[in-house]
Amino acid sequence: MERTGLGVIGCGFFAQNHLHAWTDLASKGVDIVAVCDVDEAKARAAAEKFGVTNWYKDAETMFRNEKLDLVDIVTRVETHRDVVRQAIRHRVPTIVQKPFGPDLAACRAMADEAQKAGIFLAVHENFRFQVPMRKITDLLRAGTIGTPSWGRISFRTGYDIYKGQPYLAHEERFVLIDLGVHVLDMARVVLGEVDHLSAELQRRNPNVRGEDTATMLLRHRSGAVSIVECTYESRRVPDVFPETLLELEGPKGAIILKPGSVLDVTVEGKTTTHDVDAPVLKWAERPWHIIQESVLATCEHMLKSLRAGRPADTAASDNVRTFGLVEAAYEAGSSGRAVRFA
Ligand code: NAD
Ligand code: 89V
Repeated sequence: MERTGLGVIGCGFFAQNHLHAWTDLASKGVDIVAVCDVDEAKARAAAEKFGVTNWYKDAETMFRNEKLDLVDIVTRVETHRDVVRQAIRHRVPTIVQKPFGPDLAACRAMADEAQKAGIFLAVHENFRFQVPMRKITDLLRAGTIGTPSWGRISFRTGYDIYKGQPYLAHEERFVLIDLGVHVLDMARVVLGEVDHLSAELQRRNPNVRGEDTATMLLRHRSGAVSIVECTYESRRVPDVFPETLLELEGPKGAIILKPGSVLDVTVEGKTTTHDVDAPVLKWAERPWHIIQESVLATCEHMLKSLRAGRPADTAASDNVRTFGLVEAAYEAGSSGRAVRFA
């Protein structure tokens, strides 16, 4: 079996899911050879919890001491540029968590550096790897409803995201960079590249610094139109966190992803209903299970892509296009006018 020596940088809140997923992939030849966190206690705790021999407080020492085939960066966005550059300098294939960078220029710079160095660089953007989204993508590839011409992608919750991710309340640019990257990536996946978009941004929670609600109208190059929205300030019951709801209409029918991961597929007037909920992995728990399973699916996709010598579906160059939509939405939200996307 091919072996892949992995280093994980960042052992905080969400990295626990990455570490569980990579541990599950030991059956595919993945060895977590080192973990790293500037917080020594977190590095030690991760090493102990996941049975990793070597832990480090700084990435440079880890890169110098370890022979790594792959590194997974699960730090926050303000550190991504520096840590990705370190990995590229050490010529280690790299995965970095979303958001790729703090702005489009940083994302492009990292993508260009990796491309010039010939180093694998991908973004751990996992919404498109969720069970429902994989099913929907398969249906579209099969032409089930024809080419979709209208869509709605919606992530609306009032879940207390700040408990696990307190830093989100202090981000100057918040919901588009944290959540918009997910739903805009899905819009590209199911409806194709975007020609232009408009956006309305709101800060509805007085206790957060940045925008917490984004409502966007997209015109895709295909001619399709979509409504893409995300908020952490919804007060609905039931709250569907962390589900993304999705509606697609095409010439032959419609695909509707409803609360509870129920998928209605209508073709030529006949509707079938499917349970597309994710399995609750042994280390997962509801309601996060759908995202946690997607972490495993994403990590497995990255491993297969690296070993096959091909870019990941969410390669840096692809995610730059998603991040470009985030920046376009900020510009549109600020100007009140539609922004054409190059
Ligand atoms: P966190 O603050 O809990 O963890 C980040 C860790 O990185 C901290 O322990 C910190 O000490 C460490 N760190 C910071 N700089 C470092 C460096 N230079 N070298 C080594 N370690 C360093 O943050 P989090 O909530 O786990 O988020 C991490 C990333 O995961 C963010 O980019 C976030 O957007 C993303 N995230 C993604 C999903 C998803 O995929 N659906 C969900 C939640 C969070
Ligand atoms: O992606 C994130 O950072 C998380 C989410 C709940 C959307 O996974 O906030």
